[in-house]
Amino acid sequence: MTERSLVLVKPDGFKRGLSGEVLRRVEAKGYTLVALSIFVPDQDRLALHYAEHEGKPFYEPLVDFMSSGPVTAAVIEGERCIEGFRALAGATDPTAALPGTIRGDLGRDWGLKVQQNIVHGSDSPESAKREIEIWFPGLA
Ligand code: DAT
Ligand code: MG
Repeated sequence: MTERSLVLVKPDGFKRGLSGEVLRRVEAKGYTLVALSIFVPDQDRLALHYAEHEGKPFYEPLVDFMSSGPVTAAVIEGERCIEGFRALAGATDPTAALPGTIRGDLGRDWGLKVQQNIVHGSDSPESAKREIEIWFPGLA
């Protein structure tokens, strides 16, 4: 079934000029870009986006980091693109992420900063719906 997912190029990826590379991989995989926007997300939006992580030790550094600069936000579409983009992104820890993945090829540990892992991708149809409503209302 065709589905949509939310993809973010995080501030580290944006700053390093990797937005095009991430979007290139999305398109090369065969997914379609439905919406695209570049802006600095505010803390209110990030609190909604990362609600599941509230209270965890990495929550505040994560929200601070994510609001530290522009992100490239995209809605992508395709058969099983939620699972597919997670596979493209690779494991959360960029050091452990396999070569061939976005995080494995382009990411590394910059010193206790696992949050700097270049991309976000929704992890389930429910998350995708919820997250797309936060970033691109009406497109879920
Ligand atoms: P993912 O982004 O792979 O879905 P997640 O949803 O568990 O991972 O966590 C959201 C982000 O929070 C993740 O991209 C990086 C950061 N993060 C997760 N676990 C962390 C940890 N143990 N220490 C620091 N940052 C962490
Ligand atoms: Mg997640």
